[in-house]
Amino acid sequence: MPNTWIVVRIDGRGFTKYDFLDLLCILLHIIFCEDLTPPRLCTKYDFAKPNDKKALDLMNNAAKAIMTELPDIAVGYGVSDEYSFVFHKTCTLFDRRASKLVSTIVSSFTAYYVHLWTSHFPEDPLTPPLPSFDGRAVCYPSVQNLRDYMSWRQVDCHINNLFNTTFWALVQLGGQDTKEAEKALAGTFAKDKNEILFSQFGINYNNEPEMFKKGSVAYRDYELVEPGGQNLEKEVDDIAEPVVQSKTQAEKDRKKRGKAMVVVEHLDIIKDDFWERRPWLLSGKP
Ligand code: DGT
Ligand code: MG
Ligand code: MG
Ligand code: MG
Ligand code: MG
Repeated sequence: MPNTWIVVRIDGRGFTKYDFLDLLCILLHIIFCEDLTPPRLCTKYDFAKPNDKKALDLMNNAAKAIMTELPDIAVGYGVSDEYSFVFHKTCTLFDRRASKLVSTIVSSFTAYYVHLWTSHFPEDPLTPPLPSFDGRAVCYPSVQNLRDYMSWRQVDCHINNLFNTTFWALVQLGGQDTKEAEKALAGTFAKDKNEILFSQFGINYNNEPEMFKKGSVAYRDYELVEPGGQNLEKEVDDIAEPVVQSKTQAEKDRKKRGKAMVVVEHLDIIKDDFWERRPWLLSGKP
């Protein structure tokens, strides 16, 4: 669709869950006593629970690599085994064809993930079944819709991380089994989980690593605007006045973006401050 923000989200395939085929293998295993079920990636490489820093760094570095390769990506946000990549509404890459965008992002991301694996897991060389990712593209008509989407992913990160941190504290530090821990957390609110962490395990959730609490945002680094120094650009009326850029200007901007450094940080992307201080993310200039 023209003149809309495009988000391509990739997600690790079967990092922990079993799919139908795996369940069939488990059944065959029970019948024939022959183990055909491939272990899930997180189990096979013994990812730390609930957050494995090496695995998250690997996701971030794969994201950095493809953003460096594709200057059309304005910003990326990653949590767990997923990464969202945002294309500006004026983007014309691959004539905005969804299948081209999704398949390119998914295959490049997977290629970099596998390529960079050895530098993050030098002790554990990859063997089949190899990691793979699925992908989808969604269009968002306005900046507000896009920011709601990004906020939704970050809220999801926070909710899951608070739950997982408490759950694994109960299991790993409290000696409960997973069923007991699940039961202990059923129906609890955020303040209850904070309380369990603090009173039972002396853990202050606020002091947990920012990467785990906030996820990771990847973007091109230019000079920050003073806090509150610039108001977010007001959107022009989408229908009456679609944003059109001249081809040469677009190419110039693309080159400039290609030269900029991609950084990964763990910041609040829900509040205005992040976007106000980095107006280039939403304006697409440069
Ligand atoms: P899918 O995406 O439907 O093919 O299946 P999964 O198993 O990839 O499920 P998904 O994407 O909903 O959830 C991601 C899973 O990945 C989650 O259940 C836990 C796992 N995971 C992600 N990051 C970490 C980590 O840092 N450490 C560990 N131990 N597990 C992680
Ligand atoms: Mg999935
Ligand atoms: Mg997954
Ligand atoms: Mg996932
Ligand atoms: Mg070809």
